[in-house]
Amino acid sequence: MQTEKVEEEDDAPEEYVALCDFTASGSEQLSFITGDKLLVHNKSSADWWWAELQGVIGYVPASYLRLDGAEEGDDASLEDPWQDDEYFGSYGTLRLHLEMLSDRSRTETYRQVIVSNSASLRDKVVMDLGCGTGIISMFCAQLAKPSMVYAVEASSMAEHTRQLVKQNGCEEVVTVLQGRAEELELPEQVDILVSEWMGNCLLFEFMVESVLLARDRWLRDGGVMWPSSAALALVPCQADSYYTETMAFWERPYGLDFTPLQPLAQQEFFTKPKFSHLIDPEDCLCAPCDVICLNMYTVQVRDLEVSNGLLYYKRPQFLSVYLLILMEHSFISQEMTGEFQFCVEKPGIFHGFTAWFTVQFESLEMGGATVELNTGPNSDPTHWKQTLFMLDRPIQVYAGDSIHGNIVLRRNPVWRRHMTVALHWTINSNTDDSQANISLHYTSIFINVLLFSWLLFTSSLHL
Ligand code: GJV
Repeated sequence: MQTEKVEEEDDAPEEYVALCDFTASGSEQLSFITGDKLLVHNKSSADWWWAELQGVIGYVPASYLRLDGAEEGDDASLEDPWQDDEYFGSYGTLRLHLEMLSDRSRTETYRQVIVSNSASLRDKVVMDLGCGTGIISMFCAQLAKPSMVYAVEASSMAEHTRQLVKQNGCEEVVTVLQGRAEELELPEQVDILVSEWMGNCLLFEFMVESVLLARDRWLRDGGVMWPSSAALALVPCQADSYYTETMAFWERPYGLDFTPLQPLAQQEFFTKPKFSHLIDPEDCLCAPCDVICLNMYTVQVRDLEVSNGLLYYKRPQFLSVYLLILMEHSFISQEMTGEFQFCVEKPGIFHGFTAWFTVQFESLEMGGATVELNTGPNSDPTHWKQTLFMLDRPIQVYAGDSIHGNIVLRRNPVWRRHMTVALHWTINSNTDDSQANISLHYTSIFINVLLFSWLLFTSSLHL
């Protein structure tokens, strides 16, 4: 009935087909399964559309849908789920390389790794995957004595990198290969695979997939991965100024009541992560916790989007194969999950969660120390800064309260460089002030679908 009202408007609803399953989080959203046909009434934003399924209406993530009747190949935008033209196009210009090279914490960490392992790098074959302007390859050539460095770069920057390598007298050792690492042909296996592949929230861009494929194909048995491990860290935090700027602002601007705009503000500012957020360590409500950890030697591409249930790993021997297949099927979920358990250390306003990553480079020297790049609030700022996920509404918390839950990273089934981040959490509080020993229990879920390149979100960091 509501539908008809909408239909009277100028734009007739269009029929879309679901490309994969979607589970709603919150009453505003609509769940559907692969193949469902949905009527899209309103493309309210680039990411979320207002759609109908069997008489029920709600928000749906636009990227999960394809126009009905369009063959996969018909839709030009579906031709390249990796968006390589746009992606490598951006890396073909200087802007992003300037940003990365100006990030001293990042660049100096890689230099430190080379310097502190220079003895072990002697006569080794190195691959620098996604070398950009070739900085890591040139560090290798100048600070150690590898026999060969293959500097692999898919963007047109590779042409300039070749020139830089020559200009800096590294051409004897560094060979620049222009092309996607996936299509690479090398005359030999490599001893060390080094790459700076990390995106926002560690995984955005999913360049890690290219690194894992190169590892499986080109790293010799017993070869070394740099980084050797990576982790996504999370902390509950205050974000008072962002809250004030985007939400409290509408309370009484110029003496007028603008509060009817607050739900809109909530939808616009809080349903997507805020990238490039620099959190003050004072705003962390407790110590951070690693929610996702990747061992770069063992992680598989499929682990980036599928998690297996416990039974998959602990197969009871006595069950029949048939039963096992059923059980494995029911325990495999199309997502990566991590658990967290925080104990609030000081009273404050819980506005959201902040995420960042760390990566570790194991030492090749006897007794050598692991080098770490930490992009968190207690380390020097990097161009990644941190990522803020705002709650629907702030919550007062007290020392001793516990916040536990999980984070779900669901790789976009269509756009391979993107993912959805959902946080599910519960607070248990036993404060005896106003609530007089009542144990408070809040649960919230929010979900952020990201369809756009992180490139749109990076802003320069002047270090
Ligand atoms: N093959 C070759 N070069 C690549 C590939 C690939 N599969 N993927 C990315 N690059 N840390 N978030 C290049 C890309 O063109 C750019 O120069 C660099 O790797 C990205 C490194 C920084 N991005 C990041």
